[in-house]
Amino acid sequence: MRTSQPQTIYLKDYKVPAFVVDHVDLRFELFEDGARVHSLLNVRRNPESDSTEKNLELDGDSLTLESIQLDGRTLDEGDYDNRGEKLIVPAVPDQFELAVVTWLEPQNNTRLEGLYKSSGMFCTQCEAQGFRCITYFPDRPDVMARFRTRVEADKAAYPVLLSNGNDVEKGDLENGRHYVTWEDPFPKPSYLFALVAGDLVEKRDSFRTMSGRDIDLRMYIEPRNAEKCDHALDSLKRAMRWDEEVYGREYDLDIFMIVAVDDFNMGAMENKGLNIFNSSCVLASQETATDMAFQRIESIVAHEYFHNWSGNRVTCRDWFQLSLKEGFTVFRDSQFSSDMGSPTVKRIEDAAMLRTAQFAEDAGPMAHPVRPESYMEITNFYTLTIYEKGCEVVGMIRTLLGDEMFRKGSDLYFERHDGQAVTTDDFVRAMEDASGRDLTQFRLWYEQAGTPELTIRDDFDQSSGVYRLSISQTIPDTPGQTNKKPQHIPFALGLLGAGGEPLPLTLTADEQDAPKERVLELTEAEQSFEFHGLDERPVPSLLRHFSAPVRVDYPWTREQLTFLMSNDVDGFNRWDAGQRLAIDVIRSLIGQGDSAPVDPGLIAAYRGLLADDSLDQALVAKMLQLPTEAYLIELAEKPEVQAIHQARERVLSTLANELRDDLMACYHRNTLSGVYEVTPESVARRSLRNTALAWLLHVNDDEARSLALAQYADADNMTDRMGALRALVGSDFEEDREATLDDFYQRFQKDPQVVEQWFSVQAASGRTGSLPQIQQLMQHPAFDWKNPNKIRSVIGAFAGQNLPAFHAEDGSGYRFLSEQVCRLDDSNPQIAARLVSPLTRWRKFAPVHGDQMKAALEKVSQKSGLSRDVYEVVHKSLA
Ligand code: 0A1
Ligand code: ZN
Repeated sequence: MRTSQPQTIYLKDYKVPAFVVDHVDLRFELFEDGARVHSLLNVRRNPESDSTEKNLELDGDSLTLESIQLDGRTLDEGDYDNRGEKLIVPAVPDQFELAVVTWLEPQNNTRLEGLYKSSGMFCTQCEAQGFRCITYFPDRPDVMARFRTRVEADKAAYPVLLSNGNDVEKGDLENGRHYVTWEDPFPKPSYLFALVAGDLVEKRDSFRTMSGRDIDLRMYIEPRNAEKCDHALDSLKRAMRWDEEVYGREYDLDIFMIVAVDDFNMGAMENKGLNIFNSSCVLASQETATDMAFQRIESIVAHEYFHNWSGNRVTCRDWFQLSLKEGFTVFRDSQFSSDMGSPTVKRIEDAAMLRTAQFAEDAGPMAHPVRPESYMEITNFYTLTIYEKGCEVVGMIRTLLGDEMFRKGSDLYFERHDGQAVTTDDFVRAMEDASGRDLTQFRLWYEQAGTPELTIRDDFDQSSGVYRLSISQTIPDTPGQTNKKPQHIPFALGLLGAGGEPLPLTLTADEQDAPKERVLELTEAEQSFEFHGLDERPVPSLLRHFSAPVRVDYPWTREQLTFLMSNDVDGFNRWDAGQRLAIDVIRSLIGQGDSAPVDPGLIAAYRGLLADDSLDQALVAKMLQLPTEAYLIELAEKPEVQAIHQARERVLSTLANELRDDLMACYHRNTLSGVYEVTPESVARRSLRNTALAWLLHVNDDEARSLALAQYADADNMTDRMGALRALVGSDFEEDREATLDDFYQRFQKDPQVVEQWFSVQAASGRTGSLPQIQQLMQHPAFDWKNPNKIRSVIGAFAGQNLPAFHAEDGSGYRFLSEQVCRLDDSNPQIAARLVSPLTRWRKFAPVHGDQMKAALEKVSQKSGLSRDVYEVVHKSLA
């Protein structure tokens, strides 16, 4: 618990460590009432440091120190300084052994950092600074050591004992206890340490690497989950093969292990050779996981695996460099998912998420650059900016360099820095050195926060046949940053002729056979481009594939958008045009009442989508999704949430009524028979069918009601069962809704991952997620304050998705959230700090809302003993 005001850590204060640790020998004695950790460190003065520091400084958090010895000599309390979060051993020699014994209470660790218990098993989470909750250590990523770990526990209760690397020794001990010793030959930072002990089932598989080595793949789960491993193991093998083929990266250890735990703060963790996953991000069966969950699992398994090179072999020098591993690894997992499924759909999903959530972060009080300059609590910086914007930044480098040079750059990066802890600048330099391109200005993407805004205007001169695009860029101020410099933006575009044909982009009058798509490079505050040889004014297709994470302001007409929706050769921009059209229509209806007419052009466009089965159905499934309320709110200046909700509902109801027969036909056309498979084609068909169902139930169609009830009862997979349930939850058929929700719970109550879905479908819906209903869900026996997934699926879904209820005029949603944050702050500050986030945007809203949101934040700020995590978010938001 914090006793003084949290300190800010600055990148500019970085110093190489004065001491390094070559080897760590750990011995864990695990008991029911606690754990004793014996650590033996081989410490040496760092030859790369010019520091004359005489004292050894170790980090420690919530530890009980039992003993400490230096080169075999026991130190008395007067021989060291153990205050706050540091242990200081004065006047140490240039090389020595330090033996430390600590005592912990994993069974009482609700923060889920360091060593803790989840459903009776011991497990760890050490990123970013959890290792210091296990033993005293220079807990920073640039100290890389080889680890040997002996785990001892009761043999009957904890038959499986795991840590990083290879198991080198095992045996029985007295009193029914046993031990296993693990050795990891690769030096690693402490944040990649892991340990697991439990009564777990093992699932085995194997993978032959490109050099012909056989790797043992092992998955460890609780016995009840034995049938939910196949998908993760298959995904892992696909990821291993893909990383060899696309990046030339081979796995290095002989064993690769995956463990599923129910209580986990994040999605998963890339510990060396021993990845630990949140159960909801790894376990799947056709009966219990939706298509989306299958896809999410595939990408997270791949993400953690890819970290073995981008993160573990080459790691971060300090936590300001977090995006070095996260941005690059997200980029790698996106490429992988794109290769495994539909590239256009993947791009749409990534861009939609970025525009909805990362743009919002960039416009809020916690905005920070991809490489931040300061932080109070590093766990608050596992953000969409570090991950997703960081991924976009890597993607732009690839766009600028081209595939081949990018691969040369990544080869050089891995080769040059293998075994090192480096910076984002080292990454960019490797890309420059391999390609010969100068990325000096490009580096601003790492340094400047905020989303660049492009204002684009055009004109056409009929007499000369020249079409001129003028593009200006500005980057809004963000906390601590003003007057930003123009960035280097790759801007992909095409031009379409009146018949929809792609036109050549002729930049000079004498250019022959110009390409039909170009990537323009924007580098100045204002630039213009001329395209020659055109007979008529073209329709521009701007920022194709979302080639840069920027906002675009261009005065599209509805005709142009409708035209692009059906003619653009770039699938992403087809979708984008549809979204922009729908947004324009929804916006024009805000505050217009329930009888205002909906633009027939939009209805016709959607009818066209539904009717044309020659189109890529995966793209159609995406195009049919109306822009979310969250995105509409993000786009609005002073959003009126209820009015936005009503306008969107009005469009939805109109589409459902007007297109009833088309939706019915779509539903029936996409009914699949045969075995369930997660291919882009069948995923698209289930999605189309479930969208049609949801729309029809939205207007309480009686025939659709019967279809939904039948689909729910007969489904052989969770996508269809959940699709039917969700549609019923979105209807006014109250009895069916209640009965189906009850049935669903009865069926799946033993499965925590499904119960989480059951919670969130209710909490996210206006019909089942009113505040009193939320409070009732929190009284449900399956709700558990110690389990982050349950908190996310009820409180998180309410505040993040059930927006009209959360933003109720009377401020009850805000007060509720602030109470939950305060309550959670004592037990799990990381989750509390994430939960508070919806309140931090209070300045965006008109005072009727904003003032109450602010008051709710102030309430949190007054809580006594506020954690550093929540303190940072709340104080930055109120500043
Ligand atoms: N490095 C992991 C995510 C992760 C980050 C922090 C954690 O605890 C504070 C846990 C996991 C990843 O990118 O998958
Ligand atoms: Zn990661």
